[in-house]
Amino acid sequence: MAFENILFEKDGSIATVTINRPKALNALNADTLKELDQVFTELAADDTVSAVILTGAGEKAFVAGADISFMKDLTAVEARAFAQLGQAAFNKIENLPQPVIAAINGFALGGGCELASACDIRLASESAKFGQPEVNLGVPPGFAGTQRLPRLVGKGRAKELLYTGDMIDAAEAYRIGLVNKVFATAEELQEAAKKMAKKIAGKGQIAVRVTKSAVNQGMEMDSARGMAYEAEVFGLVFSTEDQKEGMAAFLEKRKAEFKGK
Ligand code: CO8
Repeated sequence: MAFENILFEKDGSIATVTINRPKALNALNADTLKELDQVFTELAADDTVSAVILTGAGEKAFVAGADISFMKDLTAVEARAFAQLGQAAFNKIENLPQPVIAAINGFALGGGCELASACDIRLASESAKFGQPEVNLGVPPGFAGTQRLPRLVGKGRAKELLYTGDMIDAAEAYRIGLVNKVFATAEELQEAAKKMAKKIAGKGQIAVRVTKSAVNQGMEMDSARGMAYEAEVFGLVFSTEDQKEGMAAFLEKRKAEFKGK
């Protein structure tokens, strides 16, 4: 599929998806959300991809939110459908078998902060800014900001951001646990995202995938059921070549060569 609002690149086992509407600070309209849904559907079926980087085009923004011009005149029914479209696309990212690293290179506001929150790991440049300014527009978040943000930073901090619409800088986002690491420049950020993606791609891919699944599933279960799920996948992985190779390589004091089998 040819994309108009996103760029897609593949470098070995690393894929990069770039939201590409820099003139509108990469704001998300319905077409962009449909393309995101499509590219992540395709990535889920692509076993040659081990990790994905998600970023925004241009120097100013990761994603400055859902597209306000697009939303302005929606009816209630259309707005609900738009929220569901975004939620479905972001769920594909959260549930992608492979890890997704958000490289947040500027504004991550509203739908942009929600998009980053759906990724596995968030890296940011010092110039990144975060916020849920929906209340300034007279609406609540619609792409799961009321759900994922409290799970990431805790209910109190999430509610402060959600009720005030305040923007926070990368240092504060790091302090509250919204981002994992902050880098001085956009170039350093992109390099670090690639380095982390490559590091993950060098591990046993079945192990990485079941670990993602166990964390995601576990967050929705009580801890006893989460642990039971973990024990199941731990057992299953002992039927793979990667487990034999990983443990043999350790004992033979050599680097493991995983095949994802
Ligand atoms: N939607 C549409 N266009 C946008 C958006 C956006 N979210 N953000 C920026 N743009 C456009 C501007 O209109 C401007 O266009 P133009 O050049 O044609 O005038 C261009 O991008 C550049 O923006 P600015 O001139 O405003 O740049 P500044 O550097 O002065 O300001 C800001 C940057 C602070 C990021 C500012 O643009 C801003 O406040 N943007 C809006 C941020 C926002 O409110 N985001 C939340 C949107 S709501 C949302 O995401 C809800 C998600 C759930 C939806 C559920 C569906 C029902």
